[in-house]
Amino acid sequence: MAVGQRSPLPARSTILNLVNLPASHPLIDGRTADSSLIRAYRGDRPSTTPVWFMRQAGRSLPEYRAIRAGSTMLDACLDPELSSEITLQPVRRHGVDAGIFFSDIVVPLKLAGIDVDIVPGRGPVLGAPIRSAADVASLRRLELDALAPIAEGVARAVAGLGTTPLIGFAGAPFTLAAYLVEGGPSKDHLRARTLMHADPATWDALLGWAADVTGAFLRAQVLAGASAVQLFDSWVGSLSVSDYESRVAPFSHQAIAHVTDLGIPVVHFGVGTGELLRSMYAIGVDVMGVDDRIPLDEASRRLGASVPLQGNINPAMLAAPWPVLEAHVRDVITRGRAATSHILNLGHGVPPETDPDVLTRIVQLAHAPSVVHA
Ligand code: 1CP
Repeated sequence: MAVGQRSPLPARSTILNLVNLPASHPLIDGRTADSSLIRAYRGDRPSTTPVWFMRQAGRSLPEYRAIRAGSTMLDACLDPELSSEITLQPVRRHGVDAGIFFSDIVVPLKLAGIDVDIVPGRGPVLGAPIRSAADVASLRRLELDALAPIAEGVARAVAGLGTTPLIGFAGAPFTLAAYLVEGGPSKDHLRARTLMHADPATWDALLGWAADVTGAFLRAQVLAGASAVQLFDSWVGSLSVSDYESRVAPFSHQAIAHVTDLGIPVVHFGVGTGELLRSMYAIGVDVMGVDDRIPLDEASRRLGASVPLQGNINPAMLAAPWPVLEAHVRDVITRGRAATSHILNLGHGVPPETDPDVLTRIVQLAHAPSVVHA
């Protein structure tokens, strides 16, 4: 093959095999199968561009700040009444085309017995980092019973959402390991990146454990009614393609293998992943989330036009004057037409200081008949 020429990526089936979902699941009973989100995730172009925002629930919403007063983040995640209500808040307010279950990537780690807390203003912090073979050997399985508050929160959210699909999510093994090995948020995830080479056996054991824990978290959300899932490998952009493919991708594949038999669309997202898009798609997902560092038409060129894309409004633009932001959103929608289908989103999460009315305005723009749809 000539230099620069790329081998085609394996085609994914757009026909969903939903035989293993319960009859009452919203994809089976008619509530969400024809929604614009699910159609776009399958590669169709619905009449309006579906839109939702990563971190749409959270501190940008006054109703979130009010309902969260007096509870810790993890307590809120494990209280089905709170997690379902917080999931519904941005859907009611903005009219987005999907809810994303309010939880956190470290919730399944907590449910598996890891001493982790979410510290306000900082993020997930562990009582003790997991770094040695002995640390990894002491990790416990995630028991199905422990996922009951997640299943109940999802079921309540799905009941409240009606015909709007719920997206379930989980952290990918590398991003989870970035917290487990470092013991908390870090800038460059250096200890984790060292461990994968310094002690590959411990690394493989840790990522294998994380894949099964996070896979079980995904499966519980889908069986309780989520119509799609997103695997967040937020920090994977710090890796080379060869480290990703040899030391990380097999475990991300192992994580999503927990839901493959359920036939729901799977989205894969990370930050700074322009060089990794093809390898991240090749683990066997349906849709690629793209951050704001590369334009969607370029992402589509790298992946092939048959891959549905999600993204990629620059979160920094949310605080710019509306005409500047509007021109940017229109540009994102135009570039998204390079792909077979496009789900409008941000290139990363909603910054907490965002004016929520700006998000509502973006939804109205995406749904407006004046926006050209292919
Ligand atoms: O009290 C609070 O409000 C704490 C802030 C907060 C919130 C609202 C955290 C702490 N997590 C969440 C919810 C959350 N986390 C969602 C909610 C659903 C929605 O989108 O509306 C989701 C999808 C996540 C996933 C998550 N947590 C990721 C992947 C997505 C991403 O942003 O890259 C990551 C990396 C985390 C870790 C985490 N949890 C919280 C923070 C501040 C962080 C990042 C810390 C760091 O910088 O390393």
